[in-house]
Amino acid sequence: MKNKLLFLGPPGAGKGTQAKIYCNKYGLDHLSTGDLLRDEVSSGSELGLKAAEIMNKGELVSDELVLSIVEGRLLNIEKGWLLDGFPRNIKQANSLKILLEKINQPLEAVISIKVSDDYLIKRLLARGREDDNKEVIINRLKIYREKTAPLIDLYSKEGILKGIDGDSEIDVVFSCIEKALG
Ligand code: B4P
Repeated sequence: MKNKLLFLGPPGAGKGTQAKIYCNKYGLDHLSTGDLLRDEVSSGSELGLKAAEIMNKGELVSDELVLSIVEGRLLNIEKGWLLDGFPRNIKQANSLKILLEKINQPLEAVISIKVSDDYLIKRLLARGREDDNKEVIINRLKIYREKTAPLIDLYSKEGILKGIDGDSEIDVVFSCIEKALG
């Protein structure tokens, strides 16, 4: 079974939702940069305060901060892992590649979850997190298209990308992911 995975998709695509279910079922470590950043924000640290300001505008926090968080975590995992929401741009993808070569654990599959914009906006407004208001969501979608979507092409060229339709119900999307990784 593939156990070095990455879930990619626009904000609200369900990366976090599906990653949690997958990791619980298959015993992988779930590494969500969004969750790790929100933990930092809750701790009230100086770093967290800076991150909150950026996240609440829908921008990406600095590559250096995200990389240091991911590196620290990945180095301590012995079984499989699932990256959720990282990398989010080409620079992060290149750094990840170098890191994974160093620890000799190459990425085995990338799940790209696709959802139409109207549906994404509805879902995020219903979730209602601090960064889930219409203006910020539109900015997050714009940044996704500019910075993160090019990764689809990158991983497709590497032959490890699997596209999933994320417009359906949670359990239907999950079955498609299991099939794609099976
Ligand atoms: P993330 O925490 O990664 O969150 P997200 O993209 O908004 O959500 P996700 O796709 O995981 O959706 P979810 O399952 O929750 O990022 C937040 C912020 O952190 C970023 O904007 C950025 O500032 C920062 N950040 C994170 N990583 C970074 C990085 N690498 N570099 C720089 N900055 C970074 O689902 C959304 C909602 O839809 C939920 O309410 C869920 O219940 C619902 N839902 C899910 N699937 C559904 C389905 N099939 N049907 C109906 N509803 C569904």
